[in-house]
Amino acid sequence: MPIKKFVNQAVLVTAVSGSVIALSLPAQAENWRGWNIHPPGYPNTIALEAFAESVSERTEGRIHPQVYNNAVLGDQPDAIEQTRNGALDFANFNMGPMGPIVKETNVLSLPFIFSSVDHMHEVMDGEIGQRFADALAEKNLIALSWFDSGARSLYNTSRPINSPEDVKGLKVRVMNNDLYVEMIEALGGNATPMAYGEVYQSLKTGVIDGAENNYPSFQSSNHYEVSKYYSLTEHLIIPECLCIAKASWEALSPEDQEIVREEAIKASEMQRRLWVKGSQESREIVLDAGVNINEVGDKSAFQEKMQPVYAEFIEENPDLESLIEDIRSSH
Ligand code: GTR
Repeated sequence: MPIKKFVNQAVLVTAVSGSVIALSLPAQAENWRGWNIHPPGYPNTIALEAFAESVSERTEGRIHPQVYNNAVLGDQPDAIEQTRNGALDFANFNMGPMGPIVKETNVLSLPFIFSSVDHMHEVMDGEIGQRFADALAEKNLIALSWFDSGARSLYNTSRPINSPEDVKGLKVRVMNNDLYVEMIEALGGNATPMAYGEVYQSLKTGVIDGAENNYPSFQSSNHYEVSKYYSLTEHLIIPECLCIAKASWEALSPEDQEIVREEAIKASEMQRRLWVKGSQESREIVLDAGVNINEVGDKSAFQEKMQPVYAEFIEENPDLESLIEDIRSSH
């Protein structure tokens, strides 16, 4: 449900020698509402909060961003819509649930498309990243910087996964994107698209057997408490954006746009630094809690199973084949 933005009348007055004058606070402050799926203390949350604070400071309160954590403003697909129509002003979105809206971004959801997290950064920070930003802009989302989201791996309640055979019959939660349903089905599992906030309870009650995510999310969501096998399949490396609603962006003066852009880039630099540290810390927390982590030494069997997923994707999106090739050949 879109909630209307409100404008703050921040006029401070004081009496000096019998007259009333306005102090330096702006007459109108734009209160920007920002969507965040993660809890306090998560690398993305810290970076978004730093972004909000710096933007407020540098615009002298003309823009006053506030971050709402834990997806309290709606689940991710809903928040994408709210940001597209300007009911929300900014957000950190994963490119996974973006696929159904911005079809180019589905390329980023193809399993094993990037050979490493460094490869992903190289691509997203360069000319190809700009192509994705252009595609997002066409859908009213201004991507100002790219956040890290590590590599996603499978976890489940019953066994370590070493080969695709181990996935057979498992009910696995995926993010909202048909590509992930195909991915899990190609491995012989049953995919269940589900909102992030519902996964913990569903794992606990056995509605699903497993899910997939990076270390920080596996830990901060507490999924590790109810899912004791984490297998390093690293099948998805999906970037995230710091995105601004087009309407909010266009309402800014060129000077304020420059401030917001600079602070978004600083926030992504901070997030990527925090990400490395946070991933290690999360790994230790889940290990201490008794999670069984296994390396998947030979990922080629998983990669081979993805051939039909690629073939179908290219058949349905022939115009995106060259983008896939550009990414693959860019390292
Ligand atoms: C996290 C990601 C979130 C969300 C979540 C999920 O890693 O940062 O934006 O996509 O995964 O699995 O839904």
